[in-house]
Amino acid sequence: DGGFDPHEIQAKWQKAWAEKDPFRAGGDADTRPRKYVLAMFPYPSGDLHMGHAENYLYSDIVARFWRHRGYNVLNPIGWDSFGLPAENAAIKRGADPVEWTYANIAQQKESLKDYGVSFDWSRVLHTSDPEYYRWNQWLFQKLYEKGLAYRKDALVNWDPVDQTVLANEQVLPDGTSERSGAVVVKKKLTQWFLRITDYADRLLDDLNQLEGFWPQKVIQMQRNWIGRSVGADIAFEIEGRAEKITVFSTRPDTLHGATFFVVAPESDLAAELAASADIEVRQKFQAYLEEVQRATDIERQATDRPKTGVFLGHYAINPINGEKLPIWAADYVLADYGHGAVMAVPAHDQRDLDFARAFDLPVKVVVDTNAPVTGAIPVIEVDEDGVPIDPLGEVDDLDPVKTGVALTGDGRMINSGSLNGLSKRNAITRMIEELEAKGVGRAAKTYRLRDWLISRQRYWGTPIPMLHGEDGSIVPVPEDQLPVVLPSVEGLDLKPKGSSPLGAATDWVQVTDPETGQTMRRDPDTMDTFVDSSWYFLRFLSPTDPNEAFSMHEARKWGPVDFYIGGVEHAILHLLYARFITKALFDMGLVEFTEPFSSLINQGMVILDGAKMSKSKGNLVLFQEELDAHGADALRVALAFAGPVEDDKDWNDVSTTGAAKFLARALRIAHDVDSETDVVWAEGDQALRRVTHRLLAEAPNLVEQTKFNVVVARLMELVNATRKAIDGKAGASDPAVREAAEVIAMTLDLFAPHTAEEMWQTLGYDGFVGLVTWRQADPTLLVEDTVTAVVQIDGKVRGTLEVSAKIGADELEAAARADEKVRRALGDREIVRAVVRPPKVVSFSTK
Ligand code: ANZ
Repeated sequence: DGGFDPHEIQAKWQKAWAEKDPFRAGGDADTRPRKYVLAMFPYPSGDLHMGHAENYLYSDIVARFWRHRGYNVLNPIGWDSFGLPAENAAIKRGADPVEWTYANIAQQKESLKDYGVSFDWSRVLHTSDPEYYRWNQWLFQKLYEKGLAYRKDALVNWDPVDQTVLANEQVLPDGTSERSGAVVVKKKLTQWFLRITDYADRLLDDLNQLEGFWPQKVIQMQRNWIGRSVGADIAFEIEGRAEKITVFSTRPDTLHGATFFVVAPESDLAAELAASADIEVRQKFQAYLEEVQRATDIERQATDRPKTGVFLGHYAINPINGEKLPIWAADYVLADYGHGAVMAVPAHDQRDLDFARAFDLPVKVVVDTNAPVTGAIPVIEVDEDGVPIDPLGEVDDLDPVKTGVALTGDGRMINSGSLNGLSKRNAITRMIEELEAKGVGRAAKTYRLRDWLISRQRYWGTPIPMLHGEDGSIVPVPEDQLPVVLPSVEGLDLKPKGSSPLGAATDWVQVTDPETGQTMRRDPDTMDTFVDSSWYFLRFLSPTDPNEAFSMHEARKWGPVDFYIGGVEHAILHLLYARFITKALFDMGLVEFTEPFSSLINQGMVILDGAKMSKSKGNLVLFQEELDAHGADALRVALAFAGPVEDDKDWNDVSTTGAAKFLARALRIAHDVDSETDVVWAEGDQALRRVTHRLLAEAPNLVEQTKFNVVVARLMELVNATRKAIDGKAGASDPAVREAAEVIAMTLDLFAPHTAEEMWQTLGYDGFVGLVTWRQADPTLLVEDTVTAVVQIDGKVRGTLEVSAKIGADELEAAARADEKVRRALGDREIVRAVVRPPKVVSFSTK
């Protein structure tokens, strides 16, 4: 192949980039518009894998593209270098986590340089550097000042293998730890929390702004995770007890149908009620509590789980009708949701019904779900006991005790005094008014989201910058004493034992307050590493600044991140935390935007024979090995070509040898071109020019839609057409051949930057092709027919688009969603349905 040695070319251009630093982001004097492109930073456990290869390839394609489009691009890299794997590896091998971590970082850095990624290498950061984590400590203290960091005694998730607490977000749906895989148990501990729940409404509502720019799946996962429920808080008096108990209900309309009352067994309330009951109740309750504590939340809420519970010997009084409701403890009620207590309405709630049937408790229907809810309010006839004389005559359907099915649908209220005849919605409103008038209830919202537990009982993390006095007082470490630097591991036993190893670092942990002379102890816990990554994109803006976490001036210039890419495993954890911290910083006046990432892409996985690659399965394809075998460019092109960014790609479909051949063909074209740099292109072969200009016209849209594989396909077409022209009538000296070769080099830069630079130089140029401005397509050469497509929102035409007559449905829908006018017309309405008829119509329905 004409002596084509990818490694030689690679070394040559990497050296040139290192010397001339062409990818450093421009400073204040740079007047170009700006783009901030970011791939989620790696964790330095071992070597980079194929997931990294994809991630940093895709972000590099976008970064290189925007540079060609005349932008000042920021494309930084750093390491998320605190965390358990370093510590566990250290324990296993008896090594120092510092050494393990920084050796891995050095290795990964080499791999990324070898991969030809156009990072701004002047901005590298590591979250385990004191220069970085001192700003975690600053952030923590800022949050503490604002009341957003607090300590509380709580039932927390405990990982019995890693011997540390976990945030709710780190517990998988099956109740296991996302790190160790161990079944997570509950433990009562005093821990630091960040008050993310203060932001629940904004975190939820602002997701609307991200519609169309973030994957729908991620938006939905965040919505579910925050889980806002709207209803009422209702206070119940308890017989023989001074304080009332409040419950949260989404169905206050059914209050007349409440027949019993349930509290979570592990709540203080249950213990209190049991304590004042007779001995038999107390013993039964104690036994039940022990049984409950062995089950996970998931098991407890499963609808098919047999209902269990114990009567607590007390009664609650229904505030609307004075009825006495027996109080039970049952594990289908969770201690940390709502108020940990519910009014049970078995006729209209399935779990309550199952419980009522299991324990033979009364069931009272208060909604006639057979009655129509639209139209005039029907007169519902009831007999002398208030039982409806069913309008449809199917009384059995209305008997949940017989059918075992709760009546959850809408209908007309019955057996409910002043509410009778109302539909569900109106009845909810009316009941809330009545409760408010009586002073026993009010409209309320409840969230699934819990505060973010950030204390970790492990060594390798940011020390929590707080001091504890002997008298129980807690004060922040004075700012001029930050950072609180981690003590060296020497002499420390890192083995997980349930309390932080730092507690044993006597010299470190004990300090004397210079003012009072009081002995104080440092907080021995370290922060969840998701604190580190919740704001790192801001540190990249002024990574070496010793005086500030980040520069507000730079944040104004660069923020928010324009293009963010990473794995879908961060759909909730990292992305939710980063959104929260951004909003908190906004409220402190430190940033001027409320969402950190304007657009987000989740790349698919690289799999092998349809299965996820993993070390334990022994089916790993190693990044560095592939890099060594085929060179960076062949690997990059093969990955980019293997399929759409979001799709999983089977390694069997990733053809590095095919890519290598393609690159050799491209480079050979540059060698064959037989004309000077100043030829007049217009005089060349028109057929070839049409292929060239179609690429120039289409590639920008395709890149913006992250259809990188299609761009590679177009590039292959152009290489073939150019080869044909060289070998055919046009010949190597035709001006259109040079034009095509130059466009190939410029476009190839996105995917195979070393080969592209080599082509560019071979074609007679001095500068870097990576900095060449994208050429305008000549419209007279774009023969393709275009049509005008209309975009409707809820039946009204809100925009038109000029599109190719051959446009596909996905492309058309994406173009419609991205259209400025359409977006403005949408405002923050949510698209719930899109009907797309290419090439002419897109019709959106909104909520
Ligand atoms: C009475 C009622 C009647 C309810 C009815 C529902 C239907 P979501 O939608 O998930 O927010 N609930 C409240 N706190 C609870 C807890 N700590 N553990 C288990 N269940 C709890 O669910 C809200 C409903 O779940 C509330 O509305 C309450 O039952 C129950 F026909 O109140 B409902």
